Amino acid sequence: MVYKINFTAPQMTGDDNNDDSPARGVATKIREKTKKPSMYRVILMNDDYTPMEFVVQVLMGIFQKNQEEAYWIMMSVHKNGLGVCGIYTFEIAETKVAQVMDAAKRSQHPLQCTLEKM
Ligand code: TYC
Repeated sequence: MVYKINFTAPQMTGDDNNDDSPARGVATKIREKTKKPSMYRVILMNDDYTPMEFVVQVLMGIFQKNQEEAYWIMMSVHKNGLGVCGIYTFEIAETKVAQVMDAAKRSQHPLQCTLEKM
């Protein structure tokens, strides 16, 4: 993929650049490679107190899982201590973590959620 970055600058006039001032005009830089954004895993942690039903609701409401997917992710976290609930770009992952932590705090559950760079 090739894309151009255009820097617009003041218009050139005929004798605009015949002194010691820096050259002006339009600089076009061509970049041969596009950079893919880094991806982040959103990790849910197990604890002994958060109700299973609350975790299922979080997975459905914040991570758009259906009831069956949400149940199995919750059970996997319950058994293994932690689990991945989704993979996103940084801003989305950060927002999901904040939404989980906010929902847990409001409901006074100790549920913890973090993100991990891939
Ligand atoms: N271990 C909790 C219980 O037995 C359920 C639970 C599952 C809590 C997943 C957190 O991320 C979690 N009530």
